[in-house]
Amino acid sequence: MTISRRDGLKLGGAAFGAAMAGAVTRANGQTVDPTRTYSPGVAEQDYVPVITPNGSALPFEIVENTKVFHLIAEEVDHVFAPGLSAKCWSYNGQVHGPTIEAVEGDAVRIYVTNKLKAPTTVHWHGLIVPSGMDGVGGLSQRAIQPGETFKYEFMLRQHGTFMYHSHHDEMTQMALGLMGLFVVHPRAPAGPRPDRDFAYLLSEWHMRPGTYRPDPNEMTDFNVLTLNGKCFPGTAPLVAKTNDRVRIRFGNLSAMDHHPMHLHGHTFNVTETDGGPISETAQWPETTVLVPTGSTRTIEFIADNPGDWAMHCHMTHHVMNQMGHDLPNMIGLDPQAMQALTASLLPRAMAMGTDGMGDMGKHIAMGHMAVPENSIPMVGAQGPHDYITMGGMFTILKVRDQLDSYDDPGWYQAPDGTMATVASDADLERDNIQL
Ligand SMILES: [Cu+2]
Repeated sequence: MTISRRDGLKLGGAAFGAAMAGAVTRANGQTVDPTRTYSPGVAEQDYVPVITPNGSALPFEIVENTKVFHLIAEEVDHVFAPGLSAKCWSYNGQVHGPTIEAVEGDAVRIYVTNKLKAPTTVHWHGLIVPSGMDGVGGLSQRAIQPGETFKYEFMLRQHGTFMYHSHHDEMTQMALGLMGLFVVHPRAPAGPRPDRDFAYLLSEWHMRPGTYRPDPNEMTDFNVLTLNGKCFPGTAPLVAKTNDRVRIRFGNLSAMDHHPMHLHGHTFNVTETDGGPISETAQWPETTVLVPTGSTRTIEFIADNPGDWAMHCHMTHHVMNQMGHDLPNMIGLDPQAMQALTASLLPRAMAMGTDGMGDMGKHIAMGHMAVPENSIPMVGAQGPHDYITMGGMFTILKVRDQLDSYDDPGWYQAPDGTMATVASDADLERDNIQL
């Protein structure tokens, strides 16, 4: 935490002393005095509330200066994108669980009710809590049995982006969805507040086409890659006004994969990890940030470039829906020759993939190709100019000069002369392009 003397004055004398002592002696971002009591932070006044696209914030009540939350672990029918749903394990009926949001110095009490058939626990990833509140089944506590309600209580000593998730039979319970984000706003922000503050939890699943349960035994071949539990085209766009200061928080609780999250049209700084804030002098500009599994990364930028901008994981197999990986390589084969060869054995077979997979989603979306029920292999979405051949961890940042609200403004209208088009004969001739 970089905290200037001027910021310190805002904190007030004694508290500032404690905060500075914290900043100097603790490496983990603690900036409040854990022995002091703070009044509960107030939304809009103390912080700009975070936006969880496709999700929500967990409501709370204040009881005697403590913010009281209630998480309920339960099974739910979840839709990843139109055409693909599954029975998942949720908190409060949402995949992933609602975002817990509070302010540094807040005292929180979080009840966890287990409505699953299996025992569970909740771990507060990245938060400095007493050992017995850390939620590791068997190590910090006994597991919460079906029907029981446990109580976790601690003070938030840091600010930043953290996560919560099951820490009991993790392989199964996290693969089925038991996870959420935990955002803690600073008590005394060092820099300007963001205009738009978005939070994403990244995850991965294996859904065998035609089935309705994610497969927790899968270790390598994940075929549904999600932003806040949704794969494109199920992902909501991010909307910003030109010159808004935008913060995007990424947490990754995928079973096995790291995700290089890439933003088009802008450069950003990585400002925080779940270990704490990165001092301004240690930040550098990027267009892609690698979010390792079990980590959070927060980026900030000024949205100074109007348009529709892709934001996605840069692993190409993570921006496809239900891609199968045990297919023969068909690239370059002559489809007619293939069909002639197989006609006597497989009269209804269709040679596919000889020039790529891009058209497959479109054929499925248009009903030209039958696929197993409850599956969206290679499905993308119709865009303003053509079919968008993307899926999985893909969404769109929409930056506009004029906005009446932050609702989806529709597609960007590129000003004349600012869009790629077919080259004219005059262009080719002028620039001496030989075809
Ligand atoms: Cu990825």
